[in-house]
Amino acid sequence: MKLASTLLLTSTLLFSHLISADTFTIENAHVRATPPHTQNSAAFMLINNHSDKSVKLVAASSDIAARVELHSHTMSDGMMKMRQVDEIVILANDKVELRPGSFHVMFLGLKSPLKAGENVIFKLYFDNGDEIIVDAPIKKITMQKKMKHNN
Ligand SMILES: [Cu+2]
Repeated sequence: MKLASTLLLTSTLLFSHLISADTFTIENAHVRATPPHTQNSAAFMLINNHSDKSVKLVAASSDIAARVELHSHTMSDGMMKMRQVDEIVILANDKVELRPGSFHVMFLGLKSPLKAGENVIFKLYFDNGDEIIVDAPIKKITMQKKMKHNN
């Protein structure tokens, strides 16, 4: 039974290694399809932090756009305004949802239009050194626009 116990030990080690390495899981990642003549888009997802430490999403990158930034939305004079943020904090054993009207990964200066049904690959960088490659489908998302009327 020597062989069997060795195999069991090996698989247990492998299993525990996978668990410890899996600090983050990403759920429901998707990227907004672009209407014609739109140079920008955004990615949304749920980021789960399974570790006992608070971590920060500090950057994102992708080949699809000239620049990739972390953004949030804030209400200002009755209008939703986007602004760049340095980091998105995900508390220990908690999660953060990147969604329209809130945090998002912003793609600026797209090299080509994003068509629904295709996929986009981008990378997330965390302050603990972890990097995650996300392969997200492109979906049509209707934007809720709050326009300010002056007349
Ligand atoms: Cu934005």
